Amino acid sequence: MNRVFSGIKPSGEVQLGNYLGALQNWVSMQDESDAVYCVVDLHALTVPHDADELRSSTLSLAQMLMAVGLDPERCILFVQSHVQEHAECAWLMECTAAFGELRRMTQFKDKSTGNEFVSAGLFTYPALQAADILLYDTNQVPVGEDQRQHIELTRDIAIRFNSRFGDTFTVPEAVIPPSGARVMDLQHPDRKMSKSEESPQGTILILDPPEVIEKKIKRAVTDSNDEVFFDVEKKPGVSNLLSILGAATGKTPKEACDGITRYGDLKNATAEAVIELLRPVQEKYYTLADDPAETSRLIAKGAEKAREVASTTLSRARQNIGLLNL
Ligand code: ATP
Ligand code: LTN
Repeated sequence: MNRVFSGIKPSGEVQLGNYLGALQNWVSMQDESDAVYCVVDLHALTVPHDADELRSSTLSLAQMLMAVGLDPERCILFVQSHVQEHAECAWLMECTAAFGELRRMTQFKDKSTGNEFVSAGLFTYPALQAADILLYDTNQVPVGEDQRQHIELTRDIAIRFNSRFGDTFTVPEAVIPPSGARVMDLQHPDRKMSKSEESPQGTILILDPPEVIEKKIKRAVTDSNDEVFFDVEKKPGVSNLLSILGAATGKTPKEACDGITRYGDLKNATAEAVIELLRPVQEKYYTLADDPAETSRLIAKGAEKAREVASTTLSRARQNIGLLNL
């Protein structure tokens, strides 16, 4: 059966880009594939953070994943640090990846530039990500466009390891949606919407109330002529709204354009589509948030199932790379 794996960091509140670029695909893939999804808390340690906040974000992110439609009966849902094989396998990946390869990663450049403290973990982060993916014999990795480079690197690492030490890892491929793969900040349409950047007006949170969503979309940056067409270069703000509208209604951005001629209509249609898309998710989240003990029970079971797969792959990798087994 086709194995799917993906991860999301507990680095802030889940935003619309996460949902349209990744989580929608996660939900649809859990039925057609053998899916494994992970709250990647070890990845969240790569940047300065507050310990208590990380703990509570990890649990609430697991609840959010269930609220968007992941069902622990139909997929494996777990927290990365609960399966220690990830950290061990990451070392094997660090020793397989080249320094120059890691230095070329644009996410490292973006997240390190201008910061006073840059951890070594931020630099080796893609090796941990490769471990996450390769431990599960993954065929497909549903992610947003920004992760394409990391999946390419994961492929290169798997191919290199296999050719040096014999067939060990499955070589995965990225699955990126036709709309919503790169949702941009509503106030700065030249940069991607993200949960950890400070841009409250430019970021739509999954838990934003309807009136807040409406206000943010109505204030989204467009340009001065009132023409609606999809062209990311010439019309970044308008094209972003068209991508959001398309992703929220199952259309391509160009199809979403149909019948819309003015900015006001585009903003109204987009706000309505996003509000309707998020309404059931918000309702379910608040129900689940009332029962943290049940969430903990479910993710503990998820970790057990994940460990079974990960430990088998890691034993194979340890054997093939030449570590002594007693
Ligand atoms: P951070 O700001 O901490 O880097 P993030 O919001 O970028 O967080 P991640 O946890 O890094 O979110 O990513 C989870 C998934 O969401 C990934 O598959 C990523 O590609 C996708 N994603 C994140 N932001 C966007 C976006 N703006 N548009 C589309 N997909 C996105
Ligand atoms: N690096 C990713 C998060 C991530 C991930 C993964 C995604 C960590 N491990 C494995 C897919 C598969 C990010 O920053 N969005």
